[in-house]
Amino acid sequence: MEIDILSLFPDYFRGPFDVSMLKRGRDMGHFDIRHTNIRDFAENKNGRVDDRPFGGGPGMVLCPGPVARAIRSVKKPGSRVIYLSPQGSLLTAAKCGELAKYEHLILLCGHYEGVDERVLQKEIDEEISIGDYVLTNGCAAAIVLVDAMARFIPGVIGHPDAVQEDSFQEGIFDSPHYTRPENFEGMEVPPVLLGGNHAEIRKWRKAEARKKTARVRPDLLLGEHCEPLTIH
Ligand code: 4FV
Repeated sequence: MEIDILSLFPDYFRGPFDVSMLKRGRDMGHFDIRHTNIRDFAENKNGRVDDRPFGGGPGMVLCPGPVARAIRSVKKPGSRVIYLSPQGSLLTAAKCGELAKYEHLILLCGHYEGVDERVLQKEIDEEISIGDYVLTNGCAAAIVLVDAMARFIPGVIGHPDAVQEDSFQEGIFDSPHYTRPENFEGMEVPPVLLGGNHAEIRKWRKAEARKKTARVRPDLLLGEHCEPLTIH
């Protein structure tokens, strides 16, 4: 997969993609990331890319011209163009799995109050939000999307089952995890995990995952096709 990230701050991305699984995934050629500075497509020689909002109001807006030219400089047949913004559909594991199937993703990182609506209508395939809060710029959102999506690219995660057993794979949380020592400051590991009965272990993990999901995110259980778990 190829990923083109369009932003005003390519330097913002120094680091997150250069360590651990993302670095290994890139080094192994599972995906490649390129950066384009929208300012290179500025309207004029003094690099102007923003202007005051029509209709007044605080802040500035990213001009349509530089953004459109930046997108068209990397766009090709089969490209999926995504704008990261608080007005997008919420990023989910399911969406990450879907995005991981594209050959070419173009990620547009917003800045200022946002981008002129006309270039969104002309060039954007979908708008995605990483959460109901406002960032200083969209670069952080692009890092979150790439990180969560890359795990679905075959070969990026060492143990493919790890992705299948992830939180949200079945629409609910993952189960609690335990490792050595068996006794930590007087706290024991649940005996079922030491009993070696894998059917019992699977059942216990499912029940624990649902219990915490019901307590913390009951909304996740509403999606399920069976009766919500009632906590006594
Ligand atoms: C955001 C989000 C986000 C809005 C103003 C960048 C900022 C500035 N992007 N999910 N939440 N973007 O807050 O994706 O343009």
